[in-house]
Amino acid sequence: MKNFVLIGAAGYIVPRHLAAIRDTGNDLLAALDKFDSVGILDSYFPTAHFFTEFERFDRHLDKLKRKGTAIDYVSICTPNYLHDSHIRFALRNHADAICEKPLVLNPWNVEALREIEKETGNKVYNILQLRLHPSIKALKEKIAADGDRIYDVDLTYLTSRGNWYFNSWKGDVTKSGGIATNIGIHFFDMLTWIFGSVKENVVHVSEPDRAAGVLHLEKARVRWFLSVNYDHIPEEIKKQGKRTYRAITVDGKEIEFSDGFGDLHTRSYEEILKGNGFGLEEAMPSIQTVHDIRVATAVAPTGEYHPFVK
Ligand code: NAD
Ligand code: HP7
Repeated sequence: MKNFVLIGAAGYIVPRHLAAIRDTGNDLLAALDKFDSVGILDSYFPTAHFFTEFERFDRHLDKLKRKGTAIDYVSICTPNYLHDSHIRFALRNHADAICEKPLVLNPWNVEALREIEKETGNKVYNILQLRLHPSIKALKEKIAADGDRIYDVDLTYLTSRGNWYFNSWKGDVTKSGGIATNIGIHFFDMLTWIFGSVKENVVHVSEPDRAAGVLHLEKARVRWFLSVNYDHIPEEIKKQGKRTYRAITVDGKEIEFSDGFGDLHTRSYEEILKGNGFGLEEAMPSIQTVHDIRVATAVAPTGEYHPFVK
């Protein structure tokens, strides 16, 4: 049984990490969050210690170490811009880090983490759960077997968020990286994993509530559109009472991937514990892509562009 601690215990995503730690047969010794609404811990680890102050959490881990209890993993579920700091804290405590996406906001943050991995001998793992999705794995195998040609891919990912989103850290580009980083990174990672590295990255729309562009990959031309604004949902979808619309087509054929998200965090933990986690090398390409999208100047769409752009 491995010993875990967790940072960011009161947030939206934390139940998936708690379930993954429990369902892989491991223990959570302690958790930290600035916000104290963490009763969820009782459903998974009723004996875990909880701290709202970093210093007391740090002191507790130090006490555990002096008593001979090693921390094996630190799970990190905090806002995106804090990940690199919390990863360093994990590695300095001689633990491996399991960190939510995006691992960091900028490519140079990855370089800094490479150094601390070397210094400590501990590892950084990133949750890239779509790589474990059965439909996405099947698509990767199919494309790899199909030989070299350029596919036409359309990614349309509309997932409505209320006003809270823009008043939280998620709506602050300096903290979340913006929509292409916070939401899009899953798909940029998945698409480059399947279709190869980015050759050209054109941005057509870059707004707080939406982003769009065209990516030229080694084996695909990807027209992409992301939105968190309900107004962008097609009328026929709204009429069904839905607030999300997710579609990926490859040469016009839809890839069904809406189901099967449920336990991908547990699958991710299983792979990490078996020694097959995704590390800095795997995380780097999509971090570069979303950084490039963030700093790009949007250009007027001419020629190839996602149909939702105009
Ligand atoms: P959230 O805002 O709901 O939760 C973040 C938590 O971190 C909050 O409880 C907050 O109080 C806490 N926090 C903030 N600063 C802290 C600090 N300095 N020390 C300790 N705790 C601190 O956000 P969320 O939606 O749970 O997102 C958390 C992370 O998970 C983000 O990196 C996000 O991108 C990622 N995420 C991933 C997925 C996925 O599909 N893999 C889904 C949602 C979120
Ligand atoms: N929801 C909340 O109540 N609070 C939140 O903080 C987020 C959602 P989905 P996921 O928004 O930050 C996606 O769209 O797939 C509500 C991204 N992941 O299914 O779980 C929401 O209003 C993730 O990287 O959300 O998460 C819905 O009612 C990104 O960090 C419901 O939860 C996260 O949005 C489900 O919402 C975000 C993927 O796209 C795979």
